[in-house]
Amino acid sequence: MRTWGKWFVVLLVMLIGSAQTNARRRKNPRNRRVNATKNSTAFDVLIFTQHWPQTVCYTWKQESPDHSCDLPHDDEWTIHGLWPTKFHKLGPQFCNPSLHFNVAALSPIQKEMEVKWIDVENGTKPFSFWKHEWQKHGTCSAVLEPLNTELKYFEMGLKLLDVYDMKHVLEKADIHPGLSYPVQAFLDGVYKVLGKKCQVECVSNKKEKKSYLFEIRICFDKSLNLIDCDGVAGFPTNCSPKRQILYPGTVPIEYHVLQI
Ligand SMILES: *[C@@H]1O[C@H](CO)[C@@H](O)[C@H](O)[C@H]1NC(C)=O
Ligand SMILES: *[C@@H]1O[C@H](CO)[C@@H](O)[C@H](O)[C@H]1NC(C)=O
Ligand SMILES: CC(=O)N[C@H]1CO[C@H](CO)[C@@H](O)[C@@H]1O
Repeated sequence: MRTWGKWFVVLLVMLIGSAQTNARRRKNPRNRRVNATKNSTAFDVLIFTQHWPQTVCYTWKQESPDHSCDLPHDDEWTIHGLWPTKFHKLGPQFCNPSLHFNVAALSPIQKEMEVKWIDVENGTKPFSFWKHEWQKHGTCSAVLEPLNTELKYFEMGLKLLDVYDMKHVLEKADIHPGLSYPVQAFLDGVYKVLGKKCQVECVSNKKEKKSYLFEIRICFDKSLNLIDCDGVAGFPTNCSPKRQILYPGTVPIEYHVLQI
């Protein structure tokens, strides 16, 4: 009993000590500068992220059995976003809250966006996906002249998809939906076709030990020239190097085992 009491006191002292350290850390002006750096709107590259709707739908359905998806009719890769990014970091993000999202500004390209920048997650608020991409990323890339309005930002995404659509890039590398490949095959395939290094993202099902191809990210400099993604956080992949990665031809179904 005594020993426990002693440990309790030690623990209490440690907790108080750490709370004081935290309080000090918050007040220290040097740390404020670190905070300011983190909040900086400067960036090194633009990441153009395409995702594979079948896998996006899979992740959405994993969240709830009630979820349904809006899938494009043509089995194409679609746009997730165009993300200004600092090397080895995420962001900057949410740079300029005064640049409000206005869906009317997109009317010249809205029909095209409904296909190529589709919100797979059915049931979310109308336009919430585009609004999110604009607020989080577009307001940061808006310091570049070719991306300095909402319309220009989303038009650029559409233009990049037309040029770099991953369905066709992967086909040229003889990689096809419905089949599985080691992650290196995707990395090498994109490199072979585009001549630059990309980033490949997977999602996995821990229970079934399966991995699915989710996103392919390619990188651009501030003049919108395609460059290697070296230096981007998480480069080159989060996929398991040991597993076969399925590039699903249809939305993967998870079989829930009923426990009786
Ligand atoms: C530090 O970050 C917080 C939010 O995380 C923000 O409220 C605060 O203004 C920032 N300080 C500076 C100096 O940027
Ligand atoms: C989207 O969800 C609505 C209900 O929220 C439903 O009526 C509709 O059929 C769904 N669309 C698809 C393609 O599943
Ligand atoms: C000006 C600016 O970028 N402000 C952002 C700083 O970071 C916080 C989150 O850490 C954002 O909420 C601000 O919008």
